[in-house]
Amino acid sequence: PQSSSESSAKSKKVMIIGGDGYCGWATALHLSNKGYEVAIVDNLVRRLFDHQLGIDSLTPISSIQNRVRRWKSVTGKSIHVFIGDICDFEFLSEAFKSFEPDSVVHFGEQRSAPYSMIDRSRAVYTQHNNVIGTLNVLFAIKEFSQECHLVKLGTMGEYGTPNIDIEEGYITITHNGRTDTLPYPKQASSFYHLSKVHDSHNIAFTCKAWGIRATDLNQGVVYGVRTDETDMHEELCNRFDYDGVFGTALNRFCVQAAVGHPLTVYGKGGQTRGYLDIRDTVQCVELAIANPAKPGEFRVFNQFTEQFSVNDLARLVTNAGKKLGLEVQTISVPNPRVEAEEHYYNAKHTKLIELGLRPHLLSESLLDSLLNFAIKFKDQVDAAQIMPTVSWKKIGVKTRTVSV
Ligand code: NAD
Ligand code: USQ
Repeated sequence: PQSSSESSAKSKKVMIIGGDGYCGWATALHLSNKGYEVAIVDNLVRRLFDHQLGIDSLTPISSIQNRVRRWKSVTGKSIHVFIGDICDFEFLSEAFKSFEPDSVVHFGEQRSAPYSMIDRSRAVYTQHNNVIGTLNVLFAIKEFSQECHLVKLGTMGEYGTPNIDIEEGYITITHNGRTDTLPYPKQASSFYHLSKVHDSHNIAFTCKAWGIRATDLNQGVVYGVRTDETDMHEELCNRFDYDGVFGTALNRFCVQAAVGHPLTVYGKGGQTRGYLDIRDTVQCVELAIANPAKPGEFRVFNQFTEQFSVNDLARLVTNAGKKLGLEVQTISVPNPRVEAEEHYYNAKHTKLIELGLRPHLLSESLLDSLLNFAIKFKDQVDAAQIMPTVSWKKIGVKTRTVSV
């Protein structure tokens, strides 16, 4: 496997769709820093969701134009920016023709499970945006750059929580005396997670039919905020979501601890998922690009480094908080989701390690720094945004306004 230092892919062109978002921004800077020529494609819709729902990133984030200008002034490196919607094929074609990417990293989707469960229109939006956007990317690769490697962000949630070990994409099954290696069964549990399943099927089919090369990164829940590059200047700071719609478990718990809000464990808290540090997200994407899939290959990596239950996370944050003098309480919130609260979970995640991933495991020092980060920004916290407001069972056709 090729590591970043020996990468012959340096100076190659990487298009980052969704490069203004949480994972995408950190990845764009990381790859630019490593010598890749980077173009960000984003329609800024994530910033619009904030306005519509009356929520905000904990951290102040600059406009994409100022971010990229600041990056240039700090490092001397340029990042191209294409503002537009990948569901608009004319726009996407122009971006492809003008940038001619060697790899496309596709983060550009509506990524919140609760958002997709607000009402019918948000469910339809999520699946349209995600499925059609990815289809357009597949057509653009076929039409304009056959050799281009697609690195697509999927999710561990595609697999659900089966009562057997989760493999990396495929499982070998013997049935009535015959054996085959088949796509691992998918049991997603929100309209968002289902959109990723539909994407995976479309990508797998086009790899077979058109010879496209693709890597599906089934990522677990990401935590953390700082990366080497976003730390270089305050204007490069990443977004950090803590609200009930876009905030994810561990990031939310750190903010809750910082402001003295009880940790919101949904239901019994036995829900177990794979987790990873955002510094490993950027490393994994770099490894996938430096070691591309072969033409026609649909490769699947499970991208996480450790498994935790929600109760585990609450315990870890409580202990880390104690050391900082915070008194952290936990409450059990009636689960707004429909999901197993006590279940078996054992997911493989060796393929990225084999390519050279060196994980940043969740340590006391990281929790410490994340808690201190949350404390630094605690005056920005809108406590009214913390409790969950979206119910999997109550979703209906009536358009809902979700805010206080
Ligand atoms: P994010 O919402 O912060 O970023 C997504 C970006 O994509 C936003 O900047 C948004 O404006 C852009 N976008 C959305 N639809 C678009 C469209 N049609 N055209 C152009 N741009 C569009 O999300 P994130 O947390 O950075 O997640 C990035 C990807 O990683 C998503 O695909 C998500 O499903 C996946 N993922 C995230 C996590 C996590 O914990 N954050 C975990 C696993 C997988
Ligand atoms: N949970 C709580 N309390 C909270 C928040 C969450 O108990 O305050 C529980 C949820 O019920 C769930 C688990 O924690 O069982 C994870 O929830 P989450 O909101 O942290 O993550 P999820 O909805 O699964 O979605 C996030 C990202 C999504 C990505 C996914 C990876 O938003 O884009 O695909 O993590 S995975 O979980 O592996 O599918």
